[in-house]
Amino acid sequence: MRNLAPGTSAHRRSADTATNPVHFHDLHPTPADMRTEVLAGLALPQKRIAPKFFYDAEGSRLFDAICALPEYYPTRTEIGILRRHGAEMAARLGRDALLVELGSGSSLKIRVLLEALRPAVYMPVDISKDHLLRSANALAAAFPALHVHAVCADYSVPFALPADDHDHPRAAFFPGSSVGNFEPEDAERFLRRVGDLLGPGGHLLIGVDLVKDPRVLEAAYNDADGVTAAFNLNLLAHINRELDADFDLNTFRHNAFFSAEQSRIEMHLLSTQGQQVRVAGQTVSVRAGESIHTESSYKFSVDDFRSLARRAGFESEQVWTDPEALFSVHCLVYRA
Ligand code: AVI
Repeated sequence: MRNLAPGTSAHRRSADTATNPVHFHDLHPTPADMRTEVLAGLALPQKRIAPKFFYDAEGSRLFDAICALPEYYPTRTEIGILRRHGAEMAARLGRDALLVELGSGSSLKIRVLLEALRPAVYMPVDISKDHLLRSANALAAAFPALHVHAVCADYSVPFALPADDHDHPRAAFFPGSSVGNFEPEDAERFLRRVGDLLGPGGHLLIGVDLVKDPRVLEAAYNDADGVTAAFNLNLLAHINRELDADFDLNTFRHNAFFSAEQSRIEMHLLSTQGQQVRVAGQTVSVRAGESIHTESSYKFSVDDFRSLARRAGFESEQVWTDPEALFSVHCLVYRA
């Protein structure tokens, strides 16, 4: 594997040509066994399908549309926090870091931070190779001095970062409150793995949605234009296509609500009628009114998230919120 030293020939050559080339590290993530996972989830007493299956091309497009909705406050609120406090975040992380972004997607939020953070190396990690390369190239063009090492990997399972001969201080960025889509034990396991990637002293900058008035939360997942409903139902279209299934999208209805007891938004698809569905050669019976649980989105108090991070070996250095206390960005340091 190519090392990350900024003085390698590829980097020197590119100094004349304005933009550094993007180095690509393909860790060949194995695709999820969708058939096994979906059939196992549909056999549970509370049927469930994992939210990772939302994101086919149409699902990714709908998710981007959700982020721009007036009701969906997390994206714009987090960007506001990054804009307002970027300099303080940079002071915490230090200059010349190796900055890893987990699940970088279109790398929109990192653009807000790059000016302030000035990392030596930016390392976006994403499972979708095409998406990763497109956004890494766009970012390298927008920040010609930046050394970009794109890593195609599934960050939800253990993986190793490419070797770093320069021993840059390590930091990771995990925005969007995606940590809230893990079950709490899985979130703890995931954070521990991130800590092990960073090593002791490594920093994690992580966006975390805050618990708040249920009306605000429920509106964010039940937007007036029905984009979130379309996003939820598209999961069935994805399964129809990939697993030769015959879900009739007209017989399922989007349902999202806040469970105060679990401190989470739950998204479900409710069957409006009793029916038998064929999925990957199997028959699945669904009762009228029965639901398929498609996503949990946990909401935290600042202290609850700090406790979760502590259980995973992280110490809290600082936390920033917006004036309405809708969203938080935590700076954590790994103590192992
Ligand atoms: C990606 N994740 C943080 C979003 C959330 O809010 O839990 C996914 C989403 N589901 C519906 N709207 C947005």
